[in-house]
Amino acid sequence: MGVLNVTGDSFSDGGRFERPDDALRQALRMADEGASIIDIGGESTRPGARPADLALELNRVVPVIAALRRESAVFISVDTSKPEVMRAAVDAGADIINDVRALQGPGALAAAALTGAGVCLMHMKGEPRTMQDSPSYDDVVGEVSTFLRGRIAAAQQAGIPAPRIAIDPGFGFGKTASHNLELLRELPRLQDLARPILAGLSRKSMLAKLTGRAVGDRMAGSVALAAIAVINGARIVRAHDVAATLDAVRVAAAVIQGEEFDGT
Ligand code: 7PM
Repeated sequence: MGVLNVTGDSFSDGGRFERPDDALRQALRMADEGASIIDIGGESTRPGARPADLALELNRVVPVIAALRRESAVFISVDTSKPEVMRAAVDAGADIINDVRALQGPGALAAAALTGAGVCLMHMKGEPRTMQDSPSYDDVVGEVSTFLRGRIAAAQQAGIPAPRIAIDPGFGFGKTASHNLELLRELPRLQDLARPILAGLSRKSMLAKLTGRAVGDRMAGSVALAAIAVINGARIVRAHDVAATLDAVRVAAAVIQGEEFDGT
């Protein structure tokens, strides 16, 4: 899953894609590099961010989704929590709703169910504006797992069938570096939930702690985390640097497949 940030927030893209032409070009480039899904987001969920205005978010994401749908058969996901954006995005050609609030907002479950799209349900502790103000857990993996189990059940009750649901522990969303490392180490425990696991680790601030590097210089660390995530059960990897990440995913997949791997 290639990340396309169409907010004015350049935090982790090392360049923003505010102009629809630039955003489309970047999306096509990531698809060309081998991304199966392009994740298009118009609301910044970085730590400290405030909720985006609805009209602004619609104006940012819908034209890019429509343009990408015209140009490519790649799967498109929309990174949003707003029912109106979910509906407009799927009308414009999006296939998947990626909601960092796991469809907990007013009207989100019903809107997502009505679209018939796939959904990614992510764990977040708190809200983006304050989530990194000393997050704490008794048992981070247990809490994330219990939360995701509940959201899978809620989604199914709302009419979203299990095969349309993916889950995500939400690395960096109300978690310290050590919480993130524990979640990554214990990721196999989320396989009990029997849904594909999405892992988003690309360029995240745990890499500042682990490598000391600035956001634009975290590709090697991100690629290492992607490989570890796949080894530990992730089946969708959200990444800014698609070509390099796909190499890591292929290497990790070959290790998992072991003797079944035929060299192709
Ligand atoms: C800090 C936290 C900085 C998050 C930047 C981000 C995810 C996501 C984002 C994720 C899913 C970023 C983000 N991260 N959706 N949206 N999983 N499902 O790196 O980990 O772009 S925003």
